[in-house]
Amino acid sequence: MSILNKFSLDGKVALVTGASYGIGFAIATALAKAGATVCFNDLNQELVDKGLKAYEELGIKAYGYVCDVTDEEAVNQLVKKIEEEVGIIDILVNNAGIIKRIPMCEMTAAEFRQVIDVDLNAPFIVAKAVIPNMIKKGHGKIINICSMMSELGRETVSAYAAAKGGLKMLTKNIASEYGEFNIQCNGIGPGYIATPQTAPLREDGHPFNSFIISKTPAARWGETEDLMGPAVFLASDASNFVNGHILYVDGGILAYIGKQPK
Ligand code: NAP
Ligand code: GCO
Repeated sequence: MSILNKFSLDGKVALVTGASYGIGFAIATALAKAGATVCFNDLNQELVDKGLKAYEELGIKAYGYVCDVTDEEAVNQLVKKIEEEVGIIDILVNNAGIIKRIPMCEMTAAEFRQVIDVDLNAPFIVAKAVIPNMIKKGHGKIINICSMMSELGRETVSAYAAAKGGLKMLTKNIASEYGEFNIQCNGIGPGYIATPQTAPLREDGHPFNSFIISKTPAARWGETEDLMGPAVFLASDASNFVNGHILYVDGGILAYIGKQPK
């Protein structure tokens, strides 16, 4: 049997949260191209329809649902509906996320809580909703989308860093608590990727643009396509003994002190 069969997702059902576009869309596309049936949710029907059209243009039959991942009852209904309409979820990618770039002492507690709610509480809620049937099925893959901010801080992203640092440890704890049921929970830590979320940092002349290129050995922003292979690896049998690991897909940022200014 070819070693490539270990990367096949044939017959698997995947849920990727917040996947109408951006990183989630790329990861869901990769899982579909590896054989999975992909389901995704987003905050409103307009976004879901936009996503369904985009998947269809790639020849992918996706299943789209409106669901706010911070709403536990809505998430439980989403998972139940997917199980009825598509099948038991084999692969969960907790991708949905927000960021608020505000100096900490100017951020309200409500703003801080909102970021924690989407970026940390929601992955807990969705994982909790899918784990019981993964246990019954005898296997499961959970991939939490972490960040450079799971390891590093920077000005104005205190809530996001706190959430993504917590998501790293939630990943390790799910791995610890459910590994005996053949459930592997890992993280992907993207570097700086060109998506709508980072568009403000890439505007013409924004100092962050050249800064992050100087901090990236690959000397470029990442593309969502750079995350597709790592996602298929962590979603497939090829990673059945990888558990509690955060796979940083950052072009080398975490390994690099940064290019000396000329
Ligand atoms: P994005 O372009 O902002 O997309 C995020 C998606 O999540 C959007 O579809 C968004 O819907 C959805 N979403 C937000 N809150 C939600 C909620 N409560 N319920 C359901 N869906 C919700 O972000 P991205 O750059 O693709 O990032 C995706 C993930 O990767 C995030 O977790 C982010 O923190 C992480 N990440 C990004 C980078 C990067 O450089 N881009 C690097 C590391 C990690 P709306 O359009 O309605 O907001
Ligand atoms: C920021 C960026 C980052 C990226 C990503 C890096 O403002 O610093 O938005 O947080 O989104 O998380 O890995």
